[in-house]
Amino acid sequence: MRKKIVAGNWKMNLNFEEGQKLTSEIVNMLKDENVKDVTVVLNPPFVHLYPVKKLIGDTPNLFLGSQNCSDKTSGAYTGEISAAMLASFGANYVILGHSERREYFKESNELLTAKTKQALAHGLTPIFCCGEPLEIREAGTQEEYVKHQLTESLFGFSPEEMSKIVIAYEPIWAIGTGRTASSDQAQEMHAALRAHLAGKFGKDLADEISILYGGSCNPSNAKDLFSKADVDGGLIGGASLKSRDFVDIVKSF
Ligand code: 3PY
Repeated sequence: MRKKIVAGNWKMNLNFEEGQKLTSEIVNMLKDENVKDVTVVLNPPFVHLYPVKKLIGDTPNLFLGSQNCSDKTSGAYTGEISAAMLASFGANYVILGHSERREYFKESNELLTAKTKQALAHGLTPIFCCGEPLEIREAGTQEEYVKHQLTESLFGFSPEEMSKIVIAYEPIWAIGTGRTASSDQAQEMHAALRAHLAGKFGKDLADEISILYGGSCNPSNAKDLFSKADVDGGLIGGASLKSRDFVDIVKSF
């Protein structure tokens, strides 16, 4: 059985107090509403990580993730945060290769392999993002484009390493635009990516990998998206900043 995962990507939002309030509300709702069988991950900005971890405490199924990590182990890399540092206070996940990092910080497929290696070496689960821009979707070559991202970044890993990676498909044209891929478009891509993973790592392994959908996922479209056979959850942007909306998405399976 594949893991169902809902991960909130706070991006560069919320001050300390707001982050604390949001986390406390989510913790209380998940407990009071007895949400089960879904792995929930909060991915706040770096400065929130430790205080958010404290608030998460032993809340069942609730985990901490960061939005990035360095491709280096340690040393003179001013401003960088290593996977080892994240793991040292109990972070469990790390989002890698979000399209905003690929675009604004010029993260390449090759760099993302190095970051993924760091994450795996320190026991963090990478949430590896992939997705096509609008012009590629309009040209109808989206599957080749996204498969290529996976091939270049991930196909050098062993099956054991690959089995620890979560994929998040986020069409760039649906990020922060209010446009969502239809559930059929999401399913089509997720199935294609799973088949691509199966071609390299075998069907059994591909069937175990959670593939999340991201891109304007909200409480009104989550149920439809999550009902699809190959959509195993979501990476949630704006709606992860509102406790009620986020927990409603978690409850959409
Ligand atoms: C979005 O939903 O817009 C996201 O980018 C989630 O990562």
